[in-house]
Amino acid sequence: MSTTTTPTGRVLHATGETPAGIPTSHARLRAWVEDVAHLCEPDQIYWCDGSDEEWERLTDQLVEAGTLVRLNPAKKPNSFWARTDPSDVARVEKRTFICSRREADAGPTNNWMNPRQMKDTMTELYRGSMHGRTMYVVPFCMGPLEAENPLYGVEITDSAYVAVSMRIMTRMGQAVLDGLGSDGDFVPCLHSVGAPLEPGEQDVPWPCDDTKYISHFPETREIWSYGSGYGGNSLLGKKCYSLRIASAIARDEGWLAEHMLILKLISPEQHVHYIAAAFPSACGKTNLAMLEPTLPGWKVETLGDDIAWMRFGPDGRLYAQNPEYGLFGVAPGTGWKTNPNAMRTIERGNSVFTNVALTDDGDVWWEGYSDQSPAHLTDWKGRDWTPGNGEPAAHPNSRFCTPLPQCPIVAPEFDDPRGVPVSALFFGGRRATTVPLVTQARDWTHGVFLASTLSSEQTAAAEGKVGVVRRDPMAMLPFIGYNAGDYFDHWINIGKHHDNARLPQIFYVNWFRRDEDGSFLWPGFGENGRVLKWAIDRIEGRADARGTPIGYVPAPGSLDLSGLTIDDDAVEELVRVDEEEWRAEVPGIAEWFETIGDTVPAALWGELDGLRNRLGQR
Ligand code: GTP
Ligand code: SPV
Ligand code: MN
Repeated sequence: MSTTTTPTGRVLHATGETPAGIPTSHARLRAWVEDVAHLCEPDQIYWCDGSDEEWERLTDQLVEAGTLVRLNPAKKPNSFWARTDPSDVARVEKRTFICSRREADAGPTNNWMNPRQMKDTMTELYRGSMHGRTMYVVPFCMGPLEAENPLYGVEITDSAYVAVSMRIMTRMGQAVLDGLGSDGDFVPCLHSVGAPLEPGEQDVPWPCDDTKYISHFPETREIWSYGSGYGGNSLLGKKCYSLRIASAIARDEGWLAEHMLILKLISPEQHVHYIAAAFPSACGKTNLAMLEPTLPGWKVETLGDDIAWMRFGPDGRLYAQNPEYGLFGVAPGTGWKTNPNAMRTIERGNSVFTNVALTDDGDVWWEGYSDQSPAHLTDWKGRDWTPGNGEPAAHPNSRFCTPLPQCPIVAPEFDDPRGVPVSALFFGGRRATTVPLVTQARDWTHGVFLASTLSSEQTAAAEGKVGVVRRDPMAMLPFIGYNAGDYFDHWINIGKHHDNARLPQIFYVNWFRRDEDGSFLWPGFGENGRVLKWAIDRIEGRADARGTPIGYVPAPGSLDLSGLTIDDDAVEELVRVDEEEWRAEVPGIAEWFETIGDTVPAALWGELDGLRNRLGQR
């Protein structure tokens, strides 16, 4: 074991287990790790190898520290319950920054700070921030290790919770260091919970800081995160790398990094179609990705539930790949009736549950887990909970973190470095009114227009008021790593430079339309397979559609409703395009484009004009 000494005289154990010392010859990586250690002054440095033995050791330590509680192995083997600080439960969009050199390159939808200024500010926060803690070096790869050009990252973190979660969510450990060799490229990701321990100071189960920064440097491809331990703020391979940084890389290189699930749809005739779908956070991606279609003979297999990287293949088609290796899913609402495949996945264990409730026999529970709640629980704040006490037992943004390969319906090709060719792209949000169950775009540009105006009621996945309708273009509002208008332009250009006949068809969906009493009109979940079928039937020329000012909606009888109990009025209401409502929507769209400003492509203004004309507003 080799050791180095900081200026303060602290002895740093350079590695846990490898007798040869630091387990890489990568000079730039070694120098960066050393620099961060000098700044953050941890007690020790530990290089993660990703082994089972390491998982055992780190989870044992976390149990010892009170961060994790081991669940009953008869219920959830090799699984753990974590409770965060009650203030650290979701992504913090107000504290998320895109630090490009020019403010205009971050655009009006992102918070911006000059990179130099941000680094100066955060350097002072990081100084000594790891006192009393171990600094974990977590090498990871987004996408298969066998990819032609694997996209690597290395996260330095003072949270063992982050290290074990990264092992679930990414390909992590020694294989990545081997792949990096002595000079491979990687995105440096620095994370500290911002809670140094001074000698004699007692640690808390969930250390974090009131001051939080989630900062991205798209030009130098770096990520600095401080103050939060919550998933989206701390598992830096996920939203920070695979969406914010990757979207900037994708713009430069001509591909797409999107907030999308990827599923494989198999018809009764065994025809296969791949579909990628973008819905805002907590709006149904994981559920659609694991759908059990109610239509007889139809089958879905899962490739990803949150992020899709899409590149053009040699045949001119768009190929999607899930860069992640695990699922970080919303727990509430996940149950045997809504998402049995998620239930089967977590039953296999090897999972970390955060901010759910704990049963008296050492299992997890959350609202929607089962019809009846147990008579007694420990809630997400660690308090006794009994039914009817007026508060949910699990936080609305509580999460399960579980390995994707153990999902019983994972598609065998989920790991294929070539990705899968996409037939359709879906975009959807949570709208109580106005937006029909499904609308097919007339062409690529029109589809980009619909996606760019996507709107949704806010959820608990980020801080902010739940239920307020906001624009969330491509479900990427919090994740576009550059100027939103330039991002729209990139989408338009994808259509210009590729053979339209080979591009995926674009559909706009809304599972969340409500009747006058406020009930959902559409049963959703497994029934959404009917909408997938309609989309495929449209692509293959089998289903009829009705032209409307906003696009094509199902013609009467074209949506397969066989075996479904739903009244005709509800179906009519679901696909109704109310021109009055849409005329009222138009000024909001214009205002939205104006907010983004000059960078909005003319083609999108053209689409808005077309919509106005069709609505008789000219
Ligand atoms: P993130 O992980 O935050 O990106 O969320 P997600 O898009 O994967 O959302 P998820 O599938 O976890 O669903 C979030 C919530 O929406 C859960 O409470 C689900 O029960 C609910 N939901 C999902 N699909 C449907 C649906 O078809 N109809 C209705 N009514 N609710 C749904
Ligand atoms: C989301 O909020 O879209 C998530 C969870 O998928 S997080 O990892 O926190 O971003
Ligand atoms: Mn998400």
